[in-house]
Amino acid sequence: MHTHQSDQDLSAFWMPFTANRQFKEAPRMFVSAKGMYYQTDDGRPILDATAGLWCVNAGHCREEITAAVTRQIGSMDYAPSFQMGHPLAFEAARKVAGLMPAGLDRIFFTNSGSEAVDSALKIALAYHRARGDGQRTRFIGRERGYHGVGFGGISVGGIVGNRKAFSGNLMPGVDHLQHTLNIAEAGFSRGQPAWGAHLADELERLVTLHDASTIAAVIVEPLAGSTGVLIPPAGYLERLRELCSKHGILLIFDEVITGFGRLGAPTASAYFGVTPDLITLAKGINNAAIPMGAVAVKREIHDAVVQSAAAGAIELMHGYTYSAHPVAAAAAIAAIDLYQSEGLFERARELSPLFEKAAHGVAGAPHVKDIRNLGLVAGIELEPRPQAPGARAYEVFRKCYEKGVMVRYTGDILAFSPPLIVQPEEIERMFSTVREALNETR
Ligand code: PXG
Repeated sequence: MHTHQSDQDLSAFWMPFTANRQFKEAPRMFVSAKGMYYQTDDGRPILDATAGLWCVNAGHCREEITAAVTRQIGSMDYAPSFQMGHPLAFEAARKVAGLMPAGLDRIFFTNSGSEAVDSALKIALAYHRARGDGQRTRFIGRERGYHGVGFGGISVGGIVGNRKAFSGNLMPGVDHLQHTLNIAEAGFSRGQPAWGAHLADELERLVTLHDASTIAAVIVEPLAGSTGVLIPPAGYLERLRELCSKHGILLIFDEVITGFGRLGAPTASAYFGVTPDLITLAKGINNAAIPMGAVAVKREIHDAVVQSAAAGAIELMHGYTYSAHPVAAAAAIAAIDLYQSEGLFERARELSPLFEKAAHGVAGAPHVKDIRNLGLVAGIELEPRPQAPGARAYEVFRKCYEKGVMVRYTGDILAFSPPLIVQPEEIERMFSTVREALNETR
């Protein structure tokens, strides 16, 4: 039976990736946002040190994006992309393609990063099949990888907490590389650690175990965000690329976090100078104004799939009701225009040294075990409290929030990824607030 709930009753919304009971006892509510700041329901401004969830790269409520969304929703709210089209879908695809590494200029739209990952895995299988190489079905992911929460994504992902409850039904035929974090060898690295390129050679071991002819693709985040900011060792991604090419294995970079300027370049692929075969995107694709994701695909891969089908046949049996939703597409066009007109990727690059210095300035504060950074991303790893993993970082997160700064925490790692419009004094404030909070945390 339907029970009446008061305006204050928070029980109906089952919150994602949230300690629901803990949150609902002491809710933190945002009611508006502008630029670098959220506003709470009790009227406090909160400096956004995480660009929402790594997604609001141009800052909040940018008028250019709001105007484009408003215009579009008033003129055509929705149009299908199955056997029909609308011009903004094609324009958004051209804009996204224009920011991708040369050759990755075929864009498949989704509504989230999770869907982008599942789409990329399917495209990899379709490609091999189209070429008569259909026995290549295996995927290689990496420990501590986060690729969203679809069954494909958690299967190639490497986070035990996201897998164990569903472990009996993960995709078969998946293996994992080791992750690349090693604090003993590379603690407090500034930028890419010098240690660890050899970890890519593990792919050679997996190829020996499974045979290359069974492997469809390797998927990794070029810089792993969600599990606590894992920076790729110098030479690691280059080596992975080399081994994938040698063995005819597709390389997928999950750039849901790193795409659209986070490292001071349009993509991490461009930043590192390593070109994968497919790139998954979401978040910053349209400044998170409307849900949207995408897969950027090498033209040869697209062509192989499309040309293998009979004339008049649907070439890829895959897509979403909201693929290239007109309002999301309008937001993507406006966001990309804004990134370019304001030079926000270059700005992120220019701010990186100052950001690095400020982040590493927290070294020596109580509980700090490691600090790592690249572009406008930093992670501060804390010594966990005995018998209470995550409790210390949660306390620091709460204290920062009380002091007017929103940071992210995952386990005992704090993560920072501000909008690319961040001012130098806001960078200083983020890290001095964290230092204060650490000083007050037992
Ligand atoms: N791939 C990567 C690399 C991601 O970071 C996804 C896929 C999934 O995207 P969707 O849109 O389905 O959520 C992500 C998402 C955090 C955090 O605080 C990170 C994400 C989502 C929420 C929180 O680290 N990344």
